[in-house]
Amino acid sequence: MRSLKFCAPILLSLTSSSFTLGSFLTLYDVQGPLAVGSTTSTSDTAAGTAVYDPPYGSYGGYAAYNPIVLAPPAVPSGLSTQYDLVLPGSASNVQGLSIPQSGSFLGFSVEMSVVTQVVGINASFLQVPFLNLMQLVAQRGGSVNVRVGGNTQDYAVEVKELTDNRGICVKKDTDNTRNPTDTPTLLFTPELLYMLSNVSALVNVNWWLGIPFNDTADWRLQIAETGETILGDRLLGFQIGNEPDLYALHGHRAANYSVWDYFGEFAEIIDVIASDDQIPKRNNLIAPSVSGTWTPEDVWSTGFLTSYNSSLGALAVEKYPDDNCAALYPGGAFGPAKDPQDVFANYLNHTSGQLLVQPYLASTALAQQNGKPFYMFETNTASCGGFPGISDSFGAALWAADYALQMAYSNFSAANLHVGGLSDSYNPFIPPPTNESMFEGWTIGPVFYSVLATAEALGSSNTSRVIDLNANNGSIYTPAYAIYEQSALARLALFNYISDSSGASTVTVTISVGGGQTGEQLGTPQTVKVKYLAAESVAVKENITWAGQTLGNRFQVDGRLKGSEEVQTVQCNTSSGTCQVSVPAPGMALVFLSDSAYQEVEPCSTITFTTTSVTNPLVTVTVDPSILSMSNGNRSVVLGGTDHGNQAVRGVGASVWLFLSLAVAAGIRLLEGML
Ligand SMILES: *[C@@H]1O[C@H](CO)[C@@H](O)[C@H](O)[C@H]1NC(C)=O
Ligand SMILES: *[C@@H]1O[C@H](CO)[C@@H](O)[C@H](O)[C@H]1NC(C)=O
Ligand SMILES: *[C@@H]1O[C@H](CO)[C@@H](O)[C@H](O)[C@H]1NC(C)=O
Ligand SMILES: *[C@@H]1O[C@H](CO)[C@@H](O)[C@H](O)[C@H]1NC(C)=O
Ligand SMILES: *[C@@H]1O[C@H](CO)[C@@H](O)[C@H](O)[C@H]1NC(C)=O
Ligand SMILES: *[C@@H]1O[C@H](CO)[C@@H](O)[C@H](O)[C@H]1NC(C)=O
Ligand SMILES: *[C@@H]1O[C@H](CO)[C@@H](O)[C@H](O)[C@H]1NC(C)=O
Ligand SMILES: *[C@@H]1O[C@H](CO)[C@@H](O)[C@H](O)[C@H]1NC(C)=O
Ligand SMILES: *[C@@H]1O[C@H](CO)[C@@H](O)[C@H](O)[C@H]1NC(C)=O
Ligand SMILES: *[C@@H]1O[C@H](CO)[C@@H](O)[C@H](O)[C@H]1NC(C)=O
Ligand SMILES: *[C@@H]1O[C@H](CO)[C@@H](O)[C@H](O)[C@H]1NC(C)=O
Ligand SMILES: CC(=O)N[C@H]1CO[C@H](CO)[C@@H](O)[C@@H]1O
Repeated sequence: MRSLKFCAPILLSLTSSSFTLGSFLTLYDVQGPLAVGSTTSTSDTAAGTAVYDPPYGSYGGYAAYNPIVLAPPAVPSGLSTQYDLVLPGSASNVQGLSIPQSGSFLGFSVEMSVVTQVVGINASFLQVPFLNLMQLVAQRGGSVNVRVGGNTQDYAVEVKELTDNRGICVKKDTDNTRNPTDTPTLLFTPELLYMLSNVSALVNVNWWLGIPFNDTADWRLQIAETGETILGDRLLGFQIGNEPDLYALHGHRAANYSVWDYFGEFAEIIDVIASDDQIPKRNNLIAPSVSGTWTPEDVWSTGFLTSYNSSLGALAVEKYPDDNCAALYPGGAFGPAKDPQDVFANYLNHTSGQLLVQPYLASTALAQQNGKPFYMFETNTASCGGFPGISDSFGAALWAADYALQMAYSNFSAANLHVGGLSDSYNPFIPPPTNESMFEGWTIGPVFYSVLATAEALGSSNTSRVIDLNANNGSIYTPAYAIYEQSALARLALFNYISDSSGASTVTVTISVGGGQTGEQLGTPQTVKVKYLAAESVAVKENITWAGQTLGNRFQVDGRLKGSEEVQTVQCNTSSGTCQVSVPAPGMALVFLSDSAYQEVEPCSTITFTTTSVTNPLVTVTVDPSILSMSNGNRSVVLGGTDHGNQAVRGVGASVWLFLSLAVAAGIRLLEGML
C-alpha cells in the first residue's frame, strides 16, 4: 500500500576543511560571480527593472527582497468560530470527489533564463539548496515535477557548445533586437539537459520542457531530440506554444493571429516531429497553454482535441489571478499602479481559488472524457512580477495551498508555481544576487511552504481524492478540504485566513467520522495528529513555520528545515465520537486521521550533510555509492547544507554547489543499472 521508505544513516566525518565519506561527491563553494542569467526576467512579460514609485516607497532594490509589509485586513465581523465536520469514512459514501491526485500535484515552473541561477551552472555544478528543497517535497509527495520554460523557451536555440563562456549551459543573447517584448534568445547546449538528468539521479524530480515555437518556417526540435535521449522517462512532455493567445500582443505573430492559425501550426509541428527519427515519443505534447485572452473553448472549437488526440499527452492553461504590470511599465497602457494594500484582501479568502478554477471546469471534464490530464502549467500570485507585500507574505502561502487544493478538487492534475528571478516578488525560492552569493544564503518565498503542505495533504500513494467541504456554512475565511486516500478518509486541510492576535478568531473544528452510515469501516479515531502552517499574521514575511520548522528568513536558507518538528496529537472524545482541532488566525491545520495517513508523508529522520563557510572555500564531501543510491527516488537523504558550526555568521556561504565529477556521473549510471 504505502511506498517503501529507506532511511539510510549517513555517517559523516568532519575534518577542518572537509569531510569525507568515500570518494564520490565533492562540494565546492563557487568562486566569484556566476556571470550568467538574467536577474530581471518575469514570467509572462519580459521585464525591465521594476520601478518602485509609490505605493512601493523608496525601495530600489530587487523585488525579491522588497521589505514592504502590508497591514492585514481587519478582522471580519460575524465569523462563526466553531463548526462541525461530519464526514463519511469511506469514499464510496462521498459525492463529488476529485480524480486521484499525486503528491507532486503542486510543482514548479522555472523560467528557462534563470535555470542556471536556480538549478546549477552545468551538469557538474548543481545548486545544493535546490537539491535540498526538491528533496523536502519528494520526501512528502513522492516526487517533484518541474517545468523549465516560459517566454524564453520560444526563442531558445540549442547549440553544440558555447565557446565564449565555458561551463555555462544557458546564455542570454543580448544582441537580440528582433523581439519586441525583449524575450531574450537563449543559447543552450545539451549540458542543460545533462544537468537536469543529474538532478534526477539524486532527487526524484521529473521535468517538462518546451519546443521553441517562434519560427514556423524553421522548427527547432533539437531540445526534443536531445531531451528524450538524455532525460528518458524523466521527461514528462513538451509544451507546444507558451501562451499563444498573447503572441499577437507581444508581436510574435501578426496582429490577426487566431486560434485557427495556432491550430494550423500545431499540425505542422506534429508533422515535423513525425518525420524526425530522433524523437521516439509522439504522444507527449502539452497544449494549448492559453492565458485567458483565448478561452480553452476557443481552442477546442477548432476541433483541436479530436484532431490531435494521439499527439497530446496533456492539456494545459496558464493563469495568474491578477497582474502588477502597471508598476512594471509605468505611464503605459496599464494605467496607474495598483496599491498592493488595496488588493491584499483578494488573496485572503476562499473565493480567489474558486474564481480561478471556474473558467476551466468544463475543460477539466472534457480532459477526463478524452483521457488527458489537465495542468495549470504556470501560475502564481500576480503576473508582471507579483505584488511586493502580497506575493511574499504568509497570506500568499495560505492562498496558494487553498488554490492548489481547489485545483486538485476541480480535477486539474498538476499546477506549477513560477520562479521568475530577482525582479519578482513571488519566487518560491531564489538564490542571492550573484555578486552576493559568497556570503548570503537563499531566500524562500512563503508559497514554498504551500508546496510542502500540499504534498503532505495529498501524500505519495497517487490515490488521493479531494473534496471542498464548503465548511463553516461556506464561510470564505475558513475553507476546509477532505482528502480520501485509497478509499478511506485520510487527511483534512483546515484554513483560517483571518489575522487576529487576540485569539478571538481561532476556529475550533469538531470532527466526527463515519456518522453511523452503513458500510463505514473507519469511525472517529481515538487520536488525530495535526501539523500547522503558521505565522504571526498574513502580512509577515518572516518566521513562517510548517510543523514548527522553518527554512529560515531572507538570505538564510540552505534548503533544510530548521528547528524540531512539532506535531500535535489530539485526543478525541470516544464517548461523543468527536475530535476537536483548533485553527489559529491565521493558519492552516493538516489533520491526519490515521497512522498510515501520517506515516506515509512523514519524512524519515532528515539526513543532511553540512559543508563550509566563506573562510573555507573548498570542501570535499564524498558519499558512498550505496548511500547515494538511497537518494534517488522517494528516499530520505537530504544533500548538503552550509552553516555547520557557523551559526553566528548569517547565511554563511549558502551558495554551495554540488560538484559532480565525471567519475560521479559514471557512478550514477552504474547505480541506476543496479537499482
Ligand atoms: C561547470 O562549471 C564550473 C563552475 O563554473 C566550472 O568550473 C566547470 O569547469 C564546468 N564544467 C564543465 C564540464 O564545463
Ligand atoms: C526565432 O528565434 C530564433 C532564435 O532566437 C531566431 O534565430 C529566428 O530568427 C526567430 N524566427 C522568427 C520568425 O522570429
Ligand atoms: C493576417 O495578417 C497578415 C499580414 O499581417 C496577412 O498576410 C494575412 O492575410 C491576414 N490573415 C487573415 C486571415 O486575415
Ligand atoms: C474575496 O476574494 C475575492 C476574489 O479575490 C474578492 O473579489 C473579494 O473582494 C474578497 N472578499 C473580501 C471580503 O475581501
Ligand atoms: C485520445 O487519447 C487518449 C489517450 O491519451 C485515449 O485514452 C482516448 O481513447 C483517445 N480518444 C480518441 C477519441 O481517440
Ligand atoms: C471531478 O471528476 C469527478 C470524476 O469524474 C467528478 O465526479 C467530479 O464532479 C469532478 N469535480 C469537479 C469539480 O468538476
Ligand atoms: C550587489 O548588486 C546589487 C545591485 O546592483 C547592489 O545593490 C548590492 O549592493 C551589491 N552587493 C555587493 C556586496 O556589492
Ligand atoms: C505515483 O505516480 C508516479 C508518477 O507516475 C510514479 O512514479 C510513482 O511510482 C507512483 N507511486 C505509487 C505509490 O504508485
Ligand atoms: C448559513 O449561511 C446562510 C447564507 O449564507 C444563512 O442564511 C444561514 O443562516 C447560515 N446558517 C447558519 C447555521 O449560520
Ligand atoms: C521572528 O522571530 C525572531 C526570533 O524569535 C524574532 O526576534 C523576530 O522579531 C520575529 N520576526 C517577526 C517578523 O515576527
Ligand atoms: C465527551 O463527550 C461527552 C458527550 O458529548 C461529554 O459529556 C464529555 O464532557 C466529553 N468529554 C470531554 C473530555 O470533553
Ligand atoms: C545520470 C546522468 O544523466 N548523468 C550525467 C551527468 O552529467 C554528465 C555530463 O557532465 C553526463 O555525462 C552524465 O551522463
